Parts: sequence; C-alpha cells; structure tokens
Amino acid sequence: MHWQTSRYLIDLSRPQVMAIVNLTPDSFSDGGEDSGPLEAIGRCERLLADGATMLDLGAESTRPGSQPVSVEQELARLLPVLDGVLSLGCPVSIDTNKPEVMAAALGRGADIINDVRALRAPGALGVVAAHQNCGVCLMHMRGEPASMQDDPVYADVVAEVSGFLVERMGIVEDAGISLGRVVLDPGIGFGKTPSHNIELLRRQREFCALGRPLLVGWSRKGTLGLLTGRPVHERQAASVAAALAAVEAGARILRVHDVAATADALKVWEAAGRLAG
Ligand code: HH2
Repeated sequence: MHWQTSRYLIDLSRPQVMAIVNLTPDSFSDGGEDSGPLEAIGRCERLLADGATMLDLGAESTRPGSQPVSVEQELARLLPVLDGVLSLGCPVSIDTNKPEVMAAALGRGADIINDVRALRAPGALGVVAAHQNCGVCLMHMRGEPASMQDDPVYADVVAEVSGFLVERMGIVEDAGISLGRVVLDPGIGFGKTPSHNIELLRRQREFCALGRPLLVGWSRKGTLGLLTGRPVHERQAASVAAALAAVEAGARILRVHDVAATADALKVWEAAGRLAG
C-alpha cells in the first residue's frame, strides 16, 4: 500500500515513524523545547538521524483545553522551519486545520496536510483539492479541543468513528481528492475517554478494513498516563508499547515524540516477524 504526497509516493509496506515537531509554547508534552527556527531545524535533523521517516510540523496546540492561535501567529512559527526542513530529504507534514495555513504551506512545498478536523473547516477541502497531489490525514475528533473531553458519549465508538471516516472519504473524493492521497486516523484522545481509546486500539483492525492506511498517535497521551500512573515525560515505554500494539493491529504510520525508541522497537518487531514468518 502506498500514500501519494506532493513530492513522495510513500511505500507503507514497512511502518513509518512520523516525528512530532511542535513549534508551540503550550504543547501538552514538548512545548517550548526550541528557542527559534534554527534550533527547530536542528532538532528535525536529529529526529531523522534517530530513525524518523517523515516530519509533522505543528504550530498550534490541539491538546485538550487548548485555545486557537491566529493565522498570522501560526504562519510566523511555521514557515521559517518549513523552509529549512524541505531540503532534508523526507516528506514534511503540516499539522493544521486552517485553510490559510494549508495554502501557504502547500505553496512553499509541504507534502502532507495533517488535519485533526478532517478538512471540515470552511475552505479547507478546496485548498487541498486545488493541489494536484499533496497527501492528507483525515482524523476523527468529537467536539472542539477546548471542551472535547467534557464527558464524550458514544453508543459504539468504533462504529461511530468508522462512520465519520467513511463519510469524510466520500466527501474528499467528491471534491476531487483521490483516495490514494488519503490516510485515516481514529484520533486517540480527541473527544474520547480512556476506555474509548482502548476500545479503538482493541478493535483497530476494523479501521484497516476501510481501505486506506492507518496513522495513529498514542505518544505520551493521557490514557497511557492513566494506565501507568506516569506523568507526561515518563511515558516513553508506554508510548512505544502502544505504538507496537497499533502496528501489530495494522497501523502503518506512527506519530511519535520518542523517535529513537520507537524506531528501535520497530526494528525488533520487524525482525521477530521475519523469524516467525
Ligand atoms: N495528536 C495531536 C496533534 N495532532 N494529529 C493526528 N493525525 N493524530 C493525533 O493523534 C494527533 C495529531 C496531539 O498531540 P501533540 O501534537 O503532542 O500535542 P499538541 O497538540 O499539544 O501539540
């Protein structure tokens, strides 16, 4: 299975490590690490050396309770880093839900739009459709980041998330975006309780059956804190375990903070698969 993006046709026969690069002062687990664009670009180089196969740049936090930032602020954080990483030889994804930011980033050469709103913001669909071949990640989110964790209720979380993703695939295809450009994400922690998140992992194969590759982001999230009793910076082992469980259940792209640990774990997982096979 492949993923068409602006500059790269990504082969997903092996799981890919998408490195999270938060350019925000308020991200829930790694905000404020970089003091400027040059430091952020240097961090991206290290993430690639550690085994990342793509970068996901985000300049607006979407953690539970976070507040939106203006287009100008998001672009001011994003574009200097984007310009610096486009020459690093890997697909560059932009984590944004604003059509203006999507248009500017795609105009500069970004490969992928990773949208936690699945192109639902007015104008977003048109921006991505107007681009010939950029990739897009459609993620499920119930509600808004500011309030999405206020007691979300589902009759069957897997069925409802699947239904949403199928509907979004139909809408993007009708807008002229071929499905070869699309990957799907159940949106761990976005309007879901810990038991919903665990159910999404237990029954993850049902999302694989939707016909497009699955991207998942378990890294350092609250459900892992609940399972282990650990604060956000002590969730590396839990994050790697969740990533491997997701790969075992068919996920093909892992959105992670702890790149080296995840890449090492994948090497062992792949070797074990070869031995077993
Ligand atoms: N999670 C976050 C942000 N973007 N995109 C996708 N496709 N899937 C996810 O699970 C996902 C995402 C939240 O995590 P993080 O980037 O670490 O935090 P913040 O939004 O505070 O920057």
